[in-house]
Amino acid sequence: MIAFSDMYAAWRHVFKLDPDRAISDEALERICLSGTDGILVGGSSGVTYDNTVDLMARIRRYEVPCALELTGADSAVPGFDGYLVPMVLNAGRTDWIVGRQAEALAEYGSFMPWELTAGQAYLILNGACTAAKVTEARTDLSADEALAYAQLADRLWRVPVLYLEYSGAFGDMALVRRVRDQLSQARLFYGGGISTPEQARAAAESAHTIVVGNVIYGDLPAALATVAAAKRAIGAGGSA
Ligand code: 1GP
Repeated sequence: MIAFSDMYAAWRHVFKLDPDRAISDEALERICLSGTDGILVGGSSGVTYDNTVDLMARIRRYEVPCALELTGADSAVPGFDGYLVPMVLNAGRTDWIVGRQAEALAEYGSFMPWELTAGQAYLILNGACTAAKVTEARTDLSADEALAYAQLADRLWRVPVLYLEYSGAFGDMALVRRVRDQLSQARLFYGGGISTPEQARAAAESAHTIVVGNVIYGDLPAALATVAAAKRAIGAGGSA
């Protein structure tokens, strides 16, 4: 079995599917056979055990690697190739930094598949997105503050994945590149507002891994076109 860290270290493009949003079998098939490197399952609200297990089972008809963003013990479904545990660096509610994770571990720590699990430090930079609201994130950061958070995750916490989250809005690629260039070991995921091949290419040239979410549900052909664009992008995709 391939180690989970080796798996996501090779990801340049992933689709993020939300268990709380409906997707037809046909659309799901096209996503899973698109040539994307992986599927991330996660959402900011309405994620339950039942809708997560249902979506996983449907994705499992295909060979594409599939990981779960584990945001609560309630939705800890076994059977994924890997688990990413978000810790929100700039959360206003401190339980989203480490509190919820500790609570879940107090209950389920002895069952955790640690070899398949990685910490994922989130920096939420779009104040209008649901994740920002749920975590009460302080998103009005200067570039220097964003870089400091990134350094904290990468060098102090040594978290293997840093995720710049602009969900719903296309972010500041110059800042994304600056963050990537100062990382010592973490892999940089970028997600937010990618809906065209040009955006996919620009993001893939700025981050190690790009995450495409919302456009899947509104314009499937546009979503599918981001795969080839990311793969054609120059530069940033290798291991951190
Ligand atoms: C959401 O970062 C992902 O968590 C992707 O963002 O939905 O805006 O594509 P979009």
